Amino acid sequence: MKIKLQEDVLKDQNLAAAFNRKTFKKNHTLVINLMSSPGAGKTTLLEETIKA
Ligand SMILES: Nc1nc2c(ncn2[C@@H]2O[C@H](COP(=O)(O)OP(=O)(O)O)[C@@H](O)[C@H]2O)c(=O)[nH]1
Ligand SMILES: [Mg+2]
Repeated sequence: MKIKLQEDVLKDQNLAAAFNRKTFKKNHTLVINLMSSPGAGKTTLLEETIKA
Protein backbone atom coordinates (compact mmCIF):
# COMPACT_ATOMS: atom_id res chain seq x y z
CA MET A 1 0.00 0.00 0.00
CA LYS A 2 1.28 3.45 -0.86
CA ILE A 3 0.77 6.23 1.69
CA LYS A 4 0.81 9.73 0.34
CA LEU A 5 2.56 12.15 2.70
CA GLN A 6 0.69 15.35 3.30
CA GLU A 7 3.78 17.33 4.20
CA ASP A 8 7.54 17.13 3.77
CA VAL A 9 8.71 15.53 7.03
CA LEU A 10 12.29 16.70 6.36
CA LYS A 11 11.28 20.31 5.75
CA ASP A 12 12.89 21.69 8.92
CA GLN A 13 16.09 19.69 8.37
CA ASN A 14 16.29 20.83 4.75
CA LEU A 15 15.88 24.47 5.80
CA ALA A 16 18.62 24.09 8.42
CA ALA A 17 20.87 22.38 5.87
CA ALA A 18 20.29 25.16 3.33
CA PHE A 19 21.14 27.77 5.97
CA ASN A 20 24.32 25.89 6.92
CA ARG A 21 25.41 25.46 3.28
CA LYS A 22 24.92 29.17 2.64
CA THR A 23 26.81 30.16 5.80
CA PHE A 24 29.72 27.80 5.10
CA LYS A 25 29.96 28.99 1.50
CA LYS A 26 29.91 32.65 2.54
CA ASN A 27 32.73 31.99 5.02
CA HIS A 28 34.72 29.79 2.59
CA THR A 29 34.51 26.92 5.06
CA LEU A 30 35.04 23.34 3.92
CA VAL A 31 32.72 21.05 5.90
CA ILE A 32 32.86 17.27 5.76
CA ASN A 33 30.49 14.77 7.35
CA LEU A 34 32.41 11.90 8.92
CA MET A 35 30.06 9.06 9.74
CA SER A 36 30.66 5.50 10.86
CA SER A 37 29.75 3.17 13.69
CA PRO A 38 31.06 3.83 17.22
CA GLY A 39 34.65 2.61 17.56
CA ALA A 40 35.38 2.72 13.83
CA GLY A 41 38.17 5.28 14.30
CA LYS A 42 36.66 8.73 13.58
CA THR A 43 38.22 10.51 16.55
CA THR A 44 41.58 8.84 15.97
CA LEU A 45 41.52 9.87 12.31
CA LEU A 46 40.72 13.49 13.22
CA GLU A 47 43.41 13.64 15.89
CA GLU A 48 46.06 12.11 13.64
CA THR A 49 45.07 14.34 10.70
CA ILE A 50 45.43 17.46 12.85
CA LYS A 51 48.85 16.27 14.06
CA ALA A 52 50.00 15.56 10.48
N1 LIG B 1 44.02 -1.25 14.68
C1 LIG B 1 43.53 -0.01 14.56
N2 LIG B 1 42.86 0.54 15.59
C2 LIG B 1 42.38 1.78 15.44
C3 LIG B 1 42.52 2.51 14.24
N3 LIG B 1 41.91 3.72 14.38
C4 LIG B 1 41.42 3.73 15.61
N4 LIG B 1 41.70 2.59 16.28
C5 LIG B 1 41.34 2.24 17.66
O1 LIG B 1 39.94 1.95 17.69
C6 LIG B 1 39.36 2.43 18.91
C7 LIG B 1 38.19 3.37 18.62
O2 LIG B 1 38.68 4.54 17.94
P1 LIG B 1 37.94 5.94 18.02
O3 LIG B 1 38.76 6.90 17.20
O4 LIG B 1 37.70 6.33 19.43
O5 LIG B 1 36.57 5.62 17.29
P2 LIG B 1 35.27 6.57 17.07
O6 LIG B 1 34.22 6.05 18.02
O7 LIG B 1 34.85 6.32 15.64
O8 LIG B 1 35.64 7.99 17.34
C8 LIG B 1 40.48 3.09 19.69
O9 LIG B 1 40.97 2.18 20.66
C9 LIG B 1 41.55 3.37 18.63
O10 LIG B 1 42.83 3.39 19.18
C10 LIG B 1 43.25 1.88 13.15
O11 LIG B 1 43.43 2.42 12.07
N5 LIG B 1 43.72 0.63 13.38
MG1 LIG C 1 34.82 9.50 18.77
